[in-house]
Amino acid sequence: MGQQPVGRQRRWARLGASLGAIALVMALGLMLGASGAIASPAPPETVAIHLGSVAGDLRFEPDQLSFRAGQRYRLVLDNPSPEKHYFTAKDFADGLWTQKVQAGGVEVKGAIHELELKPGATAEWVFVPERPGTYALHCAIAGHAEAGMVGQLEIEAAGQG
Ligand SMILES: [Cu+2]
Repeated sequence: MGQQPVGRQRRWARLGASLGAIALVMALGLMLGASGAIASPAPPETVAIHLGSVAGDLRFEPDQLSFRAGQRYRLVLDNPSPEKHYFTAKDFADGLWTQKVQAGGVEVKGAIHELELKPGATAEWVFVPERPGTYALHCAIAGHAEAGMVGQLEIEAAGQG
């Protein structure tokens, strides 16, 4: 009999924690809704691309990437080479919705057209492709695209493949 109030208190504490979690989820939902996001409960699909190589090759590895419209992606870019490179794909970037770009402890929101990666740099670009098509990728450093630092980015229509 004397233990009943304690049990009741614990139940209330649990309920409070649950309500807090629900409030947090609702706040996140509102934030995403307000920014025009496609609410996707699934975690983003991770894709990696290297800009240049340790040996100094002027290429993207891989140089062909394929995405599905409507799916959320986390594109992890890194530059293992001794020189600076760019991930330049303006038309591709115009055909998607960027959630964020994260690099060096800084999170950038809003449209992105080009990413510059210094030697050893890493960046994460979280986006949802929207407009199907085949888009050109190149490095904007003088001479790099001419030397082969180009690639192809494909956005497939939702429901394909
Ligand atoms: Cu380059």
